[in-house]
Amino acid sequence: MKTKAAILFEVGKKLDIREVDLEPPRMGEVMIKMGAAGICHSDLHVMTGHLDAPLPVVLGHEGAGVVAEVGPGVTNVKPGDHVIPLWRLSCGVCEYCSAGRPALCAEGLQIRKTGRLLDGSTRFHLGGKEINHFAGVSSFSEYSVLPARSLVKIPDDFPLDKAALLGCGVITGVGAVFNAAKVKPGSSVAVIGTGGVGINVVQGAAIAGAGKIIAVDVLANKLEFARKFGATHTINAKETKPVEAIRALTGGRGVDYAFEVIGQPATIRQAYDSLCKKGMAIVVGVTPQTMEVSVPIMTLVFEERTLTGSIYGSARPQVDLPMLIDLYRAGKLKLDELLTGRYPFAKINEAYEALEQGKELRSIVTF
Ligand code: PAD
Ligand code: ZN
Repeated sequence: MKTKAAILFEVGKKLDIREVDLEPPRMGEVMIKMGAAGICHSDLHVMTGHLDAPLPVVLGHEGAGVVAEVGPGVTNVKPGDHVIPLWRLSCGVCEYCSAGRPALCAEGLQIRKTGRLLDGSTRFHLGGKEINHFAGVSSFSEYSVLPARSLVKIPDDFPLDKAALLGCGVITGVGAVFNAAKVKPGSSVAVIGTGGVGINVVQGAAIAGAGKIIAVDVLANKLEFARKFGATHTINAKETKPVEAIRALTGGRGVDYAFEVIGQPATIRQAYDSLCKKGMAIVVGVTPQTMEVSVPIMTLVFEERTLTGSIYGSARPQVDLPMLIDLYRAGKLKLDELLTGRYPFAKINEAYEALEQGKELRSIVTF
């Protein structure tokens, strides 16, 4: 069948919406009709060359849709089911999956690096040539084919535009707080970078009962949003040095947890430097492969600080996504306020320009 898909042909170029051929799902695969797809900075990293992906590729890794067709052997979903696709496939049986850390499964990394589905081929074709999948999701397409194991079923009455946000930005941000840091009630938290993912770290910290939540960004509108999502203090890093300001706000002590949600060595170092003794810095931002950061070793030893990272909210999506839906329904998780922009699929490049200019908190394209 034919489907319209947004393809990145070359780094530094805009997305090209083309009509491509989509093969039906093979063994263990599912075709979904996309309802909405989220505009995340990670796709922008691929467009600018900060993140490697085999090209040409149908981008998009945040989305929600309805199952259109299932391939042989699929038992976990059926046509008509509403689903969120996961951008980290997991096998379910390896050491990491068994330990409840599916984002560390090698299968997910394989699909992400090769741009191919599990049998090594693609379902997207243009003029007879293979077009790669992105992270096994490719949500910037009216229809996509992906492994059945990459899907989490959600209630049919849950709106697909809100569901799309859960698939990356929300689970990554809230999950980093709940699963990676395990933020304790009453503790102090700094969040450096409060865009679409960082704002979910802010609201995750608020839900976890943090006493002090210090939001740091370079844009005034992002800091205003951060207040609405639970930040108790805001710092504009363009006007004030963040580390000094965070220390001043904590009586010189530093924070228990500092999250970096941008992807730059300088801001990762700021997160580390903002910690109290025994504090934990959690890197969520994605940097180019070769980038490094250095920290003073003696603070690791004498102050027992931790520097760690969190991928995909260190989550168990089959457990965490239904939990996030419950939190939204209980009025504790803000999704309506998070969704600041809606663009028709045809205007996807405008949605990315708005993200680059910092105009939106989180936006979606609809099909
Ligand atoms: P975004 O562009 O919406 O947010 C980035 C924010 O950082 C913006 O509000 C900027 O204004 C702010 N910022 C930029 N420079 C500075 C600075 N020097 N000091 C303070 N603030 C600054 O992007 P996003 O929220 O979609 O993504 C953020 C990062 O998280 C990005 O690197 C993305 O690739 C990564 C990500 N990681 C995972 C994961 O699993 N670890 C998942 C999804 C996204
Ligand atoms: Zn993302």
